[in-house]
Amino acid sequence: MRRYRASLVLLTLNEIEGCRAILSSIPFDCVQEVLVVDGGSTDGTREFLEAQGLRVVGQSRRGRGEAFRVGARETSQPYLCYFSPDGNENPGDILRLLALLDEGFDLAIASRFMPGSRNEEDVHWFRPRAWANRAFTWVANFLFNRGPYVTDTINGYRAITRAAFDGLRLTECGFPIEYQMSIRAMKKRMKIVEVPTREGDRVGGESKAHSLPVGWGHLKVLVQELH
Ligand SMILES: Nc1nc2c(ncn2[C@@H]2O[C@H](COP(=O)(O)OP(=O)(O)OP(=O)(O)O)[C@@H](O)[C@H]2O)c(=O)[nH]1
Ligand SMILES: [Mg+2]
Repeated sequence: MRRYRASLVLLTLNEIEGCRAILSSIPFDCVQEVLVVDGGSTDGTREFLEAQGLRVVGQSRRGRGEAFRVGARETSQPYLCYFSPDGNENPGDILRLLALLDEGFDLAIASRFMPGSRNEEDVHWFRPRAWANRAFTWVANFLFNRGPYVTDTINGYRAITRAAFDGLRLTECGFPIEYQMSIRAMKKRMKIVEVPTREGDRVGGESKAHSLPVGWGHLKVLVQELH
């Protein structure tokens, strides 16, 4: 397997079931460095991952956005790939995302909304989360994108070059970090690419993304980025 000059950053907050189920499927051999950023798990996630020999760091400030920054700060390879071991993300896509950075793209996103993709809600007729995601994505493209349409500006499963990450100077602390990253990359005319991903169902534990505050956070990012 090809090994990329990449840091794989796992993001966890009480994901013990997901970690137990998924860890053995992660292609650790394809990266030079692995780091877990843990948001203060109390279910044994941290201890489990440390027992597997992984380096785990905590966060002094809360939030998934902060975890993205800690992940970048505490690693050193030229490529970063963010992965959440909760069942939603297919570990096989890590290689595809990194290969695209190697081809010269700045940001590679695993998209839940392009031909060949699946998103968690596809099995239902009522899909509020998918609709909200698509609406936010449409607005971001309309306002900021001068390149090819980006179909999923919000999925956190993505890889980015360290140079691009540093250049974006992301400030968001919570879930909307991904939206802020996509919008700022559009504004800077970075090279963005997507691969279709098949989003799996959550393996266990609970969602930390509560729709109303997260939706509100995305709206705030949108307004901030307009200024
Ligand atoms: N380090 C860290 N990780 C977090 C934090 N908040 C969420 N995560 C992790 O980020 C990933 C995504 O969070 P989820 O709660 O699954 O959000 P989601 O995928 O939109 O929601 P579901 O569809 O219900 O899974 C999971 O692996 C979480 O454990 C945080 O504050 N710090
Ligand atoms: Mg999830």
